[in-house]
Amino acid sequence: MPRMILASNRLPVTINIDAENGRQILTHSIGGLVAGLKPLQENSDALWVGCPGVTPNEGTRRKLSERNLVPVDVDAEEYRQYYDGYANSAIWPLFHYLTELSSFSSEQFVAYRNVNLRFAEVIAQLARPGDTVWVHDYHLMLLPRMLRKMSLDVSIGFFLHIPFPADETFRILPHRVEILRGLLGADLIGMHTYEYTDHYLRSVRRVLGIEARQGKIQMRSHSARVEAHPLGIDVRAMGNNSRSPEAESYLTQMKRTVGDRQVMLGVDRLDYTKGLLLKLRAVKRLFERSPRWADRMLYIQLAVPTREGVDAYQNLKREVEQRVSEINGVYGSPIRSPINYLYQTVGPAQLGALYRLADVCFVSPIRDGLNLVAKEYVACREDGGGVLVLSEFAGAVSELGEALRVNPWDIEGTARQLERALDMGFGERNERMSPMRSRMIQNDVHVWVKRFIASLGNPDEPVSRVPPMVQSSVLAETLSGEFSVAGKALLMLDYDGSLREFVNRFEDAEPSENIIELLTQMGSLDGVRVFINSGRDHRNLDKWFGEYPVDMIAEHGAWIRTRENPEWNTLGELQTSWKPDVAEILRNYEERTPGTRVEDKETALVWHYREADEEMGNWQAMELTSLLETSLRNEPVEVLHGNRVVEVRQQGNTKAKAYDHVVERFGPFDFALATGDDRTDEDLFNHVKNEIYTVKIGPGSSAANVALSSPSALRDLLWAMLQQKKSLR
Ligand code: ADQ
Repeated sequence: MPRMILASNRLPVTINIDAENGRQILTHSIGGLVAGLKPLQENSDALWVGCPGVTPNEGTRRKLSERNLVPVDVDAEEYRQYYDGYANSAIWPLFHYLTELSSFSSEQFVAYRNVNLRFAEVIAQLARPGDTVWVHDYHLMLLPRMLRKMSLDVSIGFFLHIPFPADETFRILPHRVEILRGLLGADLIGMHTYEYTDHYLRSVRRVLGIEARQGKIQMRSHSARVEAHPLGIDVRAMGNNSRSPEAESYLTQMKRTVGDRQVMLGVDRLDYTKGLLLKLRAVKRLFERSPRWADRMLYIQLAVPTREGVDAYQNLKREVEQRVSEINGVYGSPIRSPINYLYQTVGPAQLGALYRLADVCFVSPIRDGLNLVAKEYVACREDGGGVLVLSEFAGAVSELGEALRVNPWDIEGTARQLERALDMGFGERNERMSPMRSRMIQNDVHVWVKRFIASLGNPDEPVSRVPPMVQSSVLAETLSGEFSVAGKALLMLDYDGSLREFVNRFEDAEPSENIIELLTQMGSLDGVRVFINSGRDHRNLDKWFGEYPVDMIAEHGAWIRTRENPEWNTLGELQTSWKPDVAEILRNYEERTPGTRVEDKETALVWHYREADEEMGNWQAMELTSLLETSLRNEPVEVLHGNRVVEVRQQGNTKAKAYDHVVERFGPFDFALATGDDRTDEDLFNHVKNEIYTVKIGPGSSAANVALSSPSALRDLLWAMLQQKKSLR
């Protein structure tokens, strides 16, 4: 049986020496990476390779082996040079944009390389053909290439838990070539956000001169893909911990002590990237603005000790303590302090109870790869209450859009958001918390592992995944270069829900002036073909777009009209004998359900229920879909339950087929982009795989490369690409 071998700097347990009897004891390691991977290892026979803290004695080795943990022995001085040195004094600060804290030494880099090599040797002894080796984080960035060179016949995955900085910053690293090449040894490189993957690919292009196509870098030995897979958390375990009898008893005790005060909570490793000093300034500003909060709120800040061997961390502890006592000195009384600062690690039950207790969770890193605390808080709020205040510099912000966003450097703005959070009523708290919680449940750590491993194992298999949501400006930067220089470019744009927002009545979704202007300018560019690729009736498209320089595909690939020829042509044979029977069924539902309507297209019939009562409409739609599926089993049709529509359409017409037709007739294209928002667009996304750029509009799972939040974000993207192409002429 092929196995999984995880590799990370630290094992999920650390060996400590008991001060009284000198015996070795195992304690759980704290931190984001361990929290993420522990569920994977505990529930399988996966091996975990890592450093245990000190050299284990025989007894400890046995205990580790019982838990499938494999220690990598590293000499203490070499470990210091590698861990405190290169990993945490060069890579960590630089990758968090703290250039002034970064120091680079060749000696430390040699230690870094040696430790990576020790990992490679240990893994080589364990690995069997067909195994998967999954390497984690910035301590081991040379390891994928070392493993590749050993020709072990294993798949190699890599995941970076911290940000990958913009190329301007990354280029500072004196060993940048080795680090970039190190990662390229992997088959799949995962990062938390699309932005980080984009940064990596830009650095590969700029530093190594290697071009990626669709996030894929082809090398002689293999190809390396770079993908965004934001880490999820173990929502079920978090829930269990926060509801355990131990947690309940903590909660009762704490509630009694806190009384009628609101609680604001901070949980961070004591790391300069977590923005603790700025957080304290914002809290102080809150008290200055509204002194009442000093009495009505308790700010509990937990800080877990970390990297005490690195110089930059030593002063931080002192400074934080000093600030806390200053604020407590001004705003506290002999029996009540507004800030309760604890320099300690707490267990899972107590942490869960604190998350449940906190009215506000204040997460404000100046830069963070993702940030699990924000997700943990959301996961524990089963009551739908609580407010998350979240820094816009945490990677998690792209999945937690309903949080109150802050720029940690803007002290005034942050204090204002804290006050808004404290003042917020349950209704709004719930409206914001509930969708975030559903997202955490849907994309928990188990789904994360499954998606990463599925993608690693079957790069070409369509997997159900949620593409990373990106800002149009970021995507425009990625696409504009290629689009601008392309001699022949193709834009395949779905209309409803993609280029144009949905409206209640489908016939009212006329293109706005902005859309017409955009399409006209785009379609007038030399070498650019713009296809409206829609499910709409061809007569309808004709009416709206007939006079503009665009091409059209109607009824999900059944009809085509090019701008050179105003005639519509079918892309396959028309078969419509099924229509009268289906029309009768749909009319029946139209009569029975107020606010619904039937649309008659040449190759399809659609029952629209956007204007119907939501619950009633959904119910009828489910019933209708299942009735149609059963009764039309032997007909040449497909039944689609789309975005508040149930559509029956002639089989065989798909947007994917239409795309092939376009490429054959007008291609090949140097650049192609397809966008869409529903199942009919997924046909196309799955079909083209990674050959062209694909963008899903709106949230949810999709085979597209990336997602944009809304039609207006798509229009912004297209405008930006247009301007860029024009400016180069
Ligand atoms: P970290 O920098 O360690 O992780 P974070 O994601 O917040 O940051 O994870 C911290 C973990 O430690 C959380 O699970 C939290 O509950 C726990 N923790 C913190 N303080 C604690 C305390 N006092 N007592 C008990 N537990 C405590 C790195 C990256 C992040 C990325 C993760 C995962 O820096 O950006 O989110 O990896 O990829």
